[in-house]
Amino acid sequence: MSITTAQEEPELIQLLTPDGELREHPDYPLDLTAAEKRGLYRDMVLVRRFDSEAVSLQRHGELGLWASLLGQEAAQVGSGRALGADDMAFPSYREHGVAWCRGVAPKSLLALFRGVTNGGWSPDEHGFHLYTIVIGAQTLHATGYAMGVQRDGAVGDGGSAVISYFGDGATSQGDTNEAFNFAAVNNAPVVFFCQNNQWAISESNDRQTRVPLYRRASGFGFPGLRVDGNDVFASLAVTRAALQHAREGQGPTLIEAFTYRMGAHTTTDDPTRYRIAAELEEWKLKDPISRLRAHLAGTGEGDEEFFAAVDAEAERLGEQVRQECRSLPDPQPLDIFHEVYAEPHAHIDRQRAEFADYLASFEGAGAEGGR
Ligand SMILES: Cc1ncc(C[n+]2csc(CCOP(=O)(O)OP(=O)(O)O)c2C)c(N)n1
Ligand SMILES: [Mg+2]
Repeated sequence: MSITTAQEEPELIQLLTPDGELREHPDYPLDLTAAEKRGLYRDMVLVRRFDSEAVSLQRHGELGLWASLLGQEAAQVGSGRALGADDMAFPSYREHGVAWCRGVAPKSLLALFRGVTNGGWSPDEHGFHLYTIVIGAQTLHATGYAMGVQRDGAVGDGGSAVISYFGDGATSQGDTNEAFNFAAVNNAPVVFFCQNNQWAISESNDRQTRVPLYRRASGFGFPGLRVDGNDVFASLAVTRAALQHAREGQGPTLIEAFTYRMGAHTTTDDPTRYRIAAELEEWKLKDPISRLRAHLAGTGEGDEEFFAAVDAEAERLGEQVRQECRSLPDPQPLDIFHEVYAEPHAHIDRQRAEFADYLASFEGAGAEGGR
């Protein structure tokens, strides 16, 4: 007998081919109206436009940093549109498409990257937690939250589920593996949504794992699936199924959305230093937006007039985002004390008064502290 590791080909769940052909999947039926399909197309185009505007704003010095989602629109919009009003999402720092689907205003995300907010984010407002930069930490937050949902008795039909977003690199973090184990043994109603763009900055997939990432789940005792992350229909259908599975009290699922981010890691990164150009060219042919456009055009569910209207709306959104970003107010120095406790607190009041005195010591400073 020899010692070997099973190496079967991973199964990729795909409903929409790169040419825009719809293929039924026996396990993931999806019955969308033409209007719903057009809605997904519109979401992806608008999110891409918002994202490209944010990159430009960073280049113009209006943002400190931006983490682009270019190429990940289908993974994010598909999974984001699968969420129900009572579900809760725990993002990393790149889920602009999910935020869009949850109704988070683009300017709220820009404020984070412009450095003009002291926090004060309300997760309940849109069922969307604050962006998390600490890689993998939100998988634990999501699992703990899901265990809370379970203890509140909110699991069951009509109940709520939790989704946590993270990248391929995050699967190497202890936090993520602890979250997988906690979620499994507690049967927590959480979906782990890994966008595998095949890179963690300059570290390629083969530096993260010896097995396809979705297979990690079986070692923890829950299902793992690999979905074509550039296929908005597959992302939607599989995430819907996994959320329902969680709501019904059947525990966690790992979804690996296999994709490719065509943009840089962030605006401070230059991927030409570590990625070969041919890889990008190959993935451009699998573009999530052009494949849905090809589908809509082929079936007659979208015509030139519709595509032109979405493009025009995207241009207006770009303009709006630019203006909103530039007019975001800078916080005043004393504002930082407002975001510490919900109720007044003697210790904070004292610090605030001390800092106000300090600011007032500058010549010409106003009562609120000059800047
Ligand atoms: C705990 C921790 N370690 C390191 C970093 C620095 N860091 C920022 S992004 C990143 C790569 C993450 O890659 P991945 O999880 O694949 O997400 P992607 O950015 O590709 O979506 C690293 C190592 C961090 N933010 N947090
Ligand atoms: Mg990655």
